[in-house]
Amino acid sequence: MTNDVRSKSMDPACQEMLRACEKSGLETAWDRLEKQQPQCGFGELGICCRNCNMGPCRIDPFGEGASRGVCGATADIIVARNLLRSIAAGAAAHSDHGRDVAHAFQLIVEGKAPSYCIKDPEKLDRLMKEYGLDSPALLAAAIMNEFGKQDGPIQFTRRVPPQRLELWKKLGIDPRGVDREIVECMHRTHIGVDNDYVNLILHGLRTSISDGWGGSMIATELQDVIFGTPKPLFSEANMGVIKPDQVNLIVHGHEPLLSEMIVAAASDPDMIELARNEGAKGINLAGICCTANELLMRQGVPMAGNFLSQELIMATGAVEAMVVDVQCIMPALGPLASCFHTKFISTSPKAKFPGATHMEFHEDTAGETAKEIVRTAIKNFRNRDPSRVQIPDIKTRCMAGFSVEAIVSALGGSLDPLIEAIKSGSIRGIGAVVGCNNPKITQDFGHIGMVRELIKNNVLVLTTGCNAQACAKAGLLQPEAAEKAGDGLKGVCQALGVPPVLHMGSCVDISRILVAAAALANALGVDISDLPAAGAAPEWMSEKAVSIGAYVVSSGVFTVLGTVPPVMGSKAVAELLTSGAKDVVGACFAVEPDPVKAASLMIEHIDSQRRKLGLA
Ligand code: SF4
Ligand code: MSK
Repeated sequence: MTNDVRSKSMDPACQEMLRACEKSGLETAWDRLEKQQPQCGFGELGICCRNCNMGPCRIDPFGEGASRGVCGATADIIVARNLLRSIAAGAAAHSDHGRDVAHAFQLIVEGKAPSYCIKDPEKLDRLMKEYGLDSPALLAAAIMNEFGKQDGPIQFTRRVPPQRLELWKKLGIDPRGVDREIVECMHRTHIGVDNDYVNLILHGLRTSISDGWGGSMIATELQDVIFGTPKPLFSEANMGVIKPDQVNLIVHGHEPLLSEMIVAAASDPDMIELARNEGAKGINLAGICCTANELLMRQGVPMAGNFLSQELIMATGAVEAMVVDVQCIMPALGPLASCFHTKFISTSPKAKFPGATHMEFHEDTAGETAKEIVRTAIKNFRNRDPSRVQIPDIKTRCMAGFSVEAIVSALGGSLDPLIEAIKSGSIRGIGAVVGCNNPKITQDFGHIGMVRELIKNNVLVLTTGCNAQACAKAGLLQPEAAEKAGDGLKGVCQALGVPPVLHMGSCVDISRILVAAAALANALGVDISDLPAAGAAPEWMSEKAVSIGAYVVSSGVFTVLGTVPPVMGSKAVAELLTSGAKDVVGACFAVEPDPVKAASLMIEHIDSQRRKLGLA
């Protein structure tokens, strides 16, 4: 890796801050990646195992040394077991988020979480109808019960087209509760249990479905009920949203339960008055990672940056407090905060960090905790050293808030106009581009290269997670970006006044994309795998992304990965994922680090699905 900041990030604000960090000797993820070189080849190929204490074992990829672990496990078994454990961890992260929201919902309906209310009663009614229940309390109990369901299906899987459901049943992957499936992942991967790589991977698919159509979808649906279903709105993205003359409070992580309370507390007139008394012009709230997506989608709170921006945002020296909950929060933030006046505040009982002040969040006292956090940030304003402040003057306008409900409403009340545009070829197909940053790829390069190529070729892009933030920073989430789209897509976007890339929310909100795909397939009377649609995670890094990839493919969507998953040590597993899966679930993975070539693979797939549907 070179020291040239352009090879590290294509975001000019990040480039500016990378130069600043280099100048002041502050270490970032890119430096640490460099210090990790060469990374472990066994790990990269997925052929090391430490599932028991006869190991650790590793397989010689060149066929000259050990071909089996002490227990006799082959590369196929080890790679499949490792993959299953990653899916379990990713599904657990998403679904525990879903559980927290479900728990909050239960407390709200019981009147035990006074800081919250129900902002979308219509959606609540729809969910009660879907579950066949007539009271919010019964719905809350039924949803809590979904997580640990020992037998029988989980409700939202019944949203898929009948063909898909039949296929899942035939394959034995129509899942039970996500907790049940995750426990079984851990059981199967224990020494001497499941040693058939196909059987292991099939259970991985089942577990991932219990995340995508279970835990994650519960998170999205109940967050909409509690905080409101997103509607189109405008905001801004990138580090220029940090304000030099205000108290800057940055929220980072994933769950909106606390951050929504912080939004409320930061707009409290008493708090604003307090900030003025401390010499600030006001309180400025901005987000990182999926907390940013959640708050942008519903409240229009600006986004300071995506995953790889987190250290650089703190390094502006203008952050009074960075408040975190769970997932994608680098432990490096603690030591970095100590180089500035920044208060690094952890809030989840599940996630403590070295160097952080812990201000624990509980639903029943959420409002007070949020106020205490905002007060802490305000009081810290006087400790800011103006001589160390450097805020890149870079930000971009963006449009977000495209829930499925908002898309249907923008289309005039039904999906028919979208179906017609797909049939006529104005929209060639749909690309779902999601996922993280990974310093192995120039930050945002994979995202932006792919999305630009897709829209140029009339593929409407649906986005979530850190891809959405990359697109926002690059100006692709504004209606004017239609100019960068092919003529067909441009016409549709201009007629509707929407961008060619629709921001659908956070990582758990990939469930919105699943719902949209199921609704489209149902409207056309086909399976999801028949749709002219493809998915991609150009810069993925987290285990959540592994679970996402697995449930998207299990749902029938061809998916391209931009960073290589640790499965290449088993030819059999790699072949199953990249080709054999097509005969099983009607979709498979491809791995292509070049974003333009990856977009071409997606477009080829879209075109072949169009031909099969008899579309020009
Ligand atoms: Fe080695 Fe088998 Fe134990 Fe894994 S489970 S560490 S391969 S002996
Ligand atoms: S935040 S999981 S880095 S998308 Fe959801 Fe971004 Fe990936 Fe975290």
